[in-house]
Amino acid sequence: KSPDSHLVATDGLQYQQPSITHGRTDIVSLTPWLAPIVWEGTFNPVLLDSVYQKKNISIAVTVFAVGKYIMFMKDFLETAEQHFFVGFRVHVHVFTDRPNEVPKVKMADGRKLSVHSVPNSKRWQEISARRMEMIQKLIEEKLKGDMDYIFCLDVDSKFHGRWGTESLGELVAVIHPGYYRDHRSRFPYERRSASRAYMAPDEGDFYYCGGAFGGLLKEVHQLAQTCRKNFEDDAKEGIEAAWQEESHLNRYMWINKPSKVLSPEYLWQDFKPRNPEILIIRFSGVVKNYNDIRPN
Ligand code: UD2
Repeated sequence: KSPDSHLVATDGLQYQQPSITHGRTDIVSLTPWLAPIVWEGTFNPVLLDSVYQKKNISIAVTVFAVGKYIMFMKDFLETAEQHFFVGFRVHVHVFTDRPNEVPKVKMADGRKLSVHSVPNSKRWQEISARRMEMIQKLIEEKLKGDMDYIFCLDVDSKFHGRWGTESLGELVAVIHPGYYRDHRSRFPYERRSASRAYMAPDEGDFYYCGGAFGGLLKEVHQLAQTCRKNFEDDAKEGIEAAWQEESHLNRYMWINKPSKVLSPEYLWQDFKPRNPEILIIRFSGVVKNYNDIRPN
C-alpha cells in the first residue's frame, strides 16, 4: 500500500485554518488532471511532517558525480543536511568514478550515504543518460522492500530552502525554471519523429527537469526502465534525443501524468533572476563553466 494513502493527523496539533476562498492568486496550484502543483503558501509543512512522521517513511536519493563533477558534492551534501527532509530517514546514493574523493560530511541520525563506483565516459551525454540504467538497477538490487520514496537529483546544485514531505507523491516531476511561461511549441522537447522521445508541437503539459524527479520506488523504477529502453533503442538507430534522458522523461510524463508537480522553486538556476511568483528558492543549479568540467 502506498504511504501516500490514508493520511492520519496528530490529535491536538495546532495549525492555521485552511480556506477554499483565500490563498495565492498569482499561481496555478492544480494541473488539469487534478495533481497538486506545489508552491510556497499552498501547504502546511508542520501538518504534513506530522502526518509522515507517523508513517516512519524513508527516502532514497541518487546523485551522480562523474569526473570533475565531484567538486559539487560537498555543497550538495552539506546543504541537503540543512534543508532536505530534515528529521526523516534519508539514504543518499552517490555514483562516482572517484570514490576516494567523496567528501566526508557529517550526517544527522537516521541519515546515511553509500558510494557506488561507476565508469567514466568520454561523452557527457552518456554520463547523463546512463543515470536511468543505474537508477533502475539500484532500485532492483538494493532498495526494494527497504525504502519508500526516491528522488534523483543533479549534483551541480545546492539546497537553499526546505524540500520536504510536501514533495511526496507516487510520481513526482519538477517544472523546469527556463520555460514555464512559454508556449508548449517552444519547449525544447525532441522534435524528430524518428525518436521515441518525440513530442508534436501541439503536445505537452509542462517542460519538466531531468535534474530532479522522484516518487514511489515502483513508479520511478518504471520510469527509469522505460526511459533507458527508449534511449537505447534510439541509439541503435543512431538517434540521440535533444536533451538525452530529459527528453525521454518529458515524453514519459506526457503519457504517465505525474501525481504531484513541483513548481520551479524546486529547481531554479542561479544565473536566472528570481521571478515575482518565486517566493522561495529551495534547490538551484549552480553556475558552471561547461568547458571546464565536462569531458568534451
Ligand atoms: C540538464 C538537466 C540534466 C540533464 C541534462 C541533459 C536540469 C537542471 N538539468 O542539465 O538533468 O537532463 O540537461 O542531459 O534539469 N554528470 C556528471 N559528470 C559529467 C556530466 C554530467 O556527473 O561529466 C551528471 C551530474 O550529476 C550532473 C548531471 O549528470 O548534475 C547532468 O549533467 P549536466 O548538469 O552537465 O547537464 P545540464 O546542466 O545541461
